[in-house]
Amino acid sequence: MGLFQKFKDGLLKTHARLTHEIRRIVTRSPRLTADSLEELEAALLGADLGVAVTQQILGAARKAYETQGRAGLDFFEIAAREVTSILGGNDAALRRQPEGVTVVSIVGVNGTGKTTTAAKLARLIQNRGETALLAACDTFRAAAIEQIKLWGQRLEVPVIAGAYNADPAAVAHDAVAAAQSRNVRYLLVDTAGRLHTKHNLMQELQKVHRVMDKKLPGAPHETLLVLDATTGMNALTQAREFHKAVKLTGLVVTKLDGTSKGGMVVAIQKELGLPIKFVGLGEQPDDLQPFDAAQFAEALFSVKG
Ligand SMILES: Nc1nc2c(ncn2[C@@H]2O[C@H](COP(=O)(O)OP(=O)(O)O)[C@@H](O)[C@H]2O)c(=O)[nH]1
Ligand SMILES: [Mg+2]
Repeated sequence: MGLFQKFKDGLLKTHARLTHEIRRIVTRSPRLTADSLEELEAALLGADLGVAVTQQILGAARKAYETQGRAGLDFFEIAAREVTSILGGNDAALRRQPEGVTVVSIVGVNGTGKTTTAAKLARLIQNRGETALLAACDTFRAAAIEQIKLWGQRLEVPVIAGAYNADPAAVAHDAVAAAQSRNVRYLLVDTAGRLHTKHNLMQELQKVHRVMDKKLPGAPHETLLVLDATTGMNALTQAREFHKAVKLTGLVVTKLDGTSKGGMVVAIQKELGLPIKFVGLGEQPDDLQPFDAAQFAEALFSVKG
């Protein structure tokens, strides 16, 4: 399946909601009246595109209408173009050290999809012909250790885990040592979910990072915050708080397949300027896609085939 088709399938709910609404509005009143603009605004906000993105799209539509008249106005095309330009500066590439281990720390609040994302990333790295090792640094729940071990078996990726309730920083330290001695290319560190409002848990995460940096200067090279698309704009607060505690290098937005509010990806990019590196479009190992701005915008607003 091509990348575009994957985005399209994953964004089906958001796409359906947006295109259905927009088509209804522009068909009924092809002239951009104040009323129809207001309705278009509501439709865009309803998909969680956020105020700034919505205003940018409406502004461009108004301008196109003034300069080109009715014939030139294809609202879908204009919206896709604006979204592509907002997402344009986004660099989705996963960081990669020229040699040695690249450490990727995966952080976020509970249930956003961190463990699943760690496993999917391992798969993606394997598909690129490189080696990965998983570190089970969520030691708070015995079930979490089991979950990542199961993924390891399924994908044939080794897992470094400590005992239930072990110090996550100690597990991280051992995992870096193991990654170095086994010569793997990527170490994927799955961390425990923590509320961005809990200061002591954020300090614990900082300690995990500090210990890794001591063992391998520069590590983690990539810190990905996993955001659940179904939580909408709350994700913005989470991102800001995590970014204060540990310097984030990128975002992963999961569960886009389960929401009609996938516009939050665009709102987040516009607000935070942090690169969106991957999006989760399902629960299977291959359902993590490197983010592609143009194809994402096209999948949101495409009305062809
Ligand atoms: N539909 C869908 N479900 C996902 C996605 N990513 C994760 N999940 C599900 O979300 C739930 C929580 O995931 P998990 O990785 O355990 O979250 P964690 O607590 O952050 O480690 C699991 O049932 C996953 O299968 C996604 O992109 N799409
Ligand atoms: Mg987990």
